[in-house]
Amino acid sequence: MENLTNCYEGPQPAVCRECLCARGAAPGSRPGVELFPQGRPAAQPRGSGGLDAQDPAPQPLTPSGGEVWLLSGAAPDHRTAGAMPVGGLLPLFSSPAGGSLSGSLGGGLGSGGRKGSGPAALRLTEKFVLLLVFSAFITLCFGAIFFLPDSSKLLSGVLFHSSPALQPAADHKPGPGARAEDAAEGRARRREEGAPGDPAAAVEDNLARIRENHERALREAKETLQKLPEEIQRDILLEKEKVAQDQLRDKAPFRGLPPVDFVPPIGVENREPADAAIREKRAKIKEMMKHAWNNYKGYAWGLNELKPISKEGHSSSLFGNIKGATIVDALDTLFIMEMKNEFEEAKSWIEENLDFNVNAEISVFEVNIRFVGGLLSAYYLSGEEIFRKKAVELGIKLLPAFHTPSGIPWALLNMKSGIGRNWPWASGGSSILAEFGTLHLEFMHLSHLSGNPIFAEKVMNIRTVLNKLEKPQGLYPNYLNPNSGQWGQHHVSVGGLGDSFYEYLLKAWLMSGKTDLEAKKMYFDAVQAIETHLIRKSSSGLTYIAEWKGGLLEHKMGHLTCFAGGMFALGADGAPEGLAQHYLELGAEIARTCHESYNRTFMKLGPEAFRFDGGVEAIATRQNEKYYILRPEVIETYMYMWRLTHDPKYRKWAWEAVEALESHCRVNGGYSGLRDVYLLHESYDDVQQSFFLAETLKYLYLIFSDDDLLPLEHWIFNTEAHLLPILPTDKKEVELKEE
Ligand code: DMJ
Repeated sequence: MENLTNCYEGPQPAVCRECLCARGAAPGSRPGVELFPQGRPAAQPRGSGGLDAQDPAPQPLTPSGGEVWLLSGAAPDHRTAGAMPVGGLLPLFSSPAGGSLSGSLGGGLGSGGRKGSGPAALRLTEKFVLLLVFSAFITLCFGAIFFLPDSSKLLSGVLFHSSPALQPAADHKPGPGARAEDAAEGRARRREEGAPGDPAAAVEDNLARIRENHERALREAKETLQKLPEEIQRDILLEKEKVAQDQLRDKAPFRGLPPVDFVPPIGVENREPADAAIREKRAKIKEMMKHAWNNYKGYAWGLNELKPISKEGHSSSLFGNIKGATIVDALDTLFIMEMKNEFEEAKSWIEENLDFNVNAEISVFEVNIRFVGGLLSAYYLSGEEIFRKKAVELGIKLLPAFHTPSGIPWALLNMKSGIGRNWPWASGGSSILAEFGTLHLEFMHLSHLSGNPIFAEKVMNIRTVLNKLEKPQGLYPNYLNPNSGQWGQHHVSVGGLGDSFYEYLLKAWLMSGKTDLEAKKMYFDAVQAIETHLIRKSSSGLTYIAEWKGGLLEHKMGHLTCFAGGMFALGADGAPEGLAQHYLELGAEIARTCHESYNRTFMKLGPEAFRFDGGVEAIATRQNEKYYILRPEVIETYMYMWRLTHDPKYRKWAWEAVEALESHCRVNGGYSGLRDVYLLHESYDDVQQSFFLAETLKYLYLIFSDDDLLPLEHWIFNTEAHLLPILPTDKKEVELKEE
């Protein structure tokens, strides 16, 4: 409707407003006010429509200027009075010879007409006959206008050139809609066949369009009327049916798991490091694992986590009332540390007690990374069927989270009812990027182990949705509304709310045997945008990753963000040409900054978030950012940097962390987080997080092991440090993709 801009905005009949404004009336013109009350001005420029006596050829009915001309003469009062000025019809009757009919009729029939050479020569009878013919024609036109059902469409279709933008949208529905499409096709064909500018074809074309418009309008009106109330009811039923079918489809294939050939894991035999000092350090880390495990077993067995000060169980709402988070999270660490008895105890507990039929709401993300990831990892290391069975069973329970209009899953899911919702604080009911973007690795493996593509389909659809969306500055906002499939607030973070989404893009590519080129592209495009818009250097030269809020930077980096050092280094190998060294160095710089955040505290353990503003660098300035909850991210980055560079400083820094953990977090009853790492005395938070066993201790153990324990070429760590092997690839498919 762009033609209406600047048009008279006062009250007016719709048709008139549409015609006058949309079809070429001057800006500010009013309905009913003739543009050219005396007929068309003689000085109308050529090409702007209409004819004058010098026009060498008859004009078709379509030029826009001609449209205005006629309407201007056909102001409402004239029509009702039945005295349309002939000048108003001039374009219809202009003659090739240059003498218009108005001209031949003389000035008496239209003062706006050009004067012809022989009006006086006509006799009265001739005049009368002409008048008769003329009025017959007028009657015909009026008949056409007023007896066709939709005169407004006629006016806009025949007398005025229709702008495609103002046409009703094409009907995409099957059935009656096809008629309009057929007709349109026919018209196009005719247009192609006929000579360009053929007036007869143009008239036919316009009439056909009017008919179609009319039919379509009728059909639409009918459909709308008929929709109430049965159609609406039927729509609801159809929608319900679709959800029920989805649910059935999700469940149907899992009556039994297909047999899978277990592939013996690569790089799990545990050779002692040759260097005695390293051996000792590694043994110390294993001892830490024993301390954490034994206390959990002693005081909180079967519950989710341990309260090491209170010496009792700790339950987090993240797991609803699913139990045993520490057991499942610790499985693979127990396995690689060769704590065989403990692994067997854990397995027995899982066989007998791990139950997902709970009537409670869980975090889809947390349950996926810890439980699904932990079970998958345990299966791939041990080949024990119980882990595969439990992983797939849990995967099925998570599927209803994807029943949203966009397929972007809910953050929270009631395991019994299958009803999902989002965190109430998340930007207008949005799902969180780091949550729905951190399902890919586990779900690809669930499809692999269950033989059912549904899991893979669900996560691939997330990609499809993301790829369709416009990204502000190439960045991925942390919030996406699952109903609309549109971004929520434009906040971007490589730490909390965003972090593992980027991690999973890179690892999806690696886990696919480097065949998932879409993931690779998404990863490197995202990293490029992150470098441009989020990565900054402090005045003393520390590289940090800030947070982005609608274009403004918050110069703060979270402990969670520190994982990115390892990610950049891990991705370096596949970086666009010439950038491999750059990404390795970027990883090293982030590792250094995060080490500084540890080094600048009293406890030598890093705060939850640290800032680069107000005169500080890598220091937490807000009380609620000074805690440390046994998180792994800094040590995770040391692990990748050690493996990829063998720079001894990473072992040195890792050992500093071990000492700090032993000095400040170790208590009689296990390991506790700290409320403030800048204090001289420990203030415990009294929680031994399950990820301390799954991640922090595992990464430490690997730093002090040889590289052939879990080689990076064969294993991918999920975001909870659970091990997933690189998926076997179909060679043919790879070749095709490469081509
Ligand atoms: C872990 O559960 C995972 O590493 C997750 O990706 C982020 N938060 C914790 C550890 O800090």
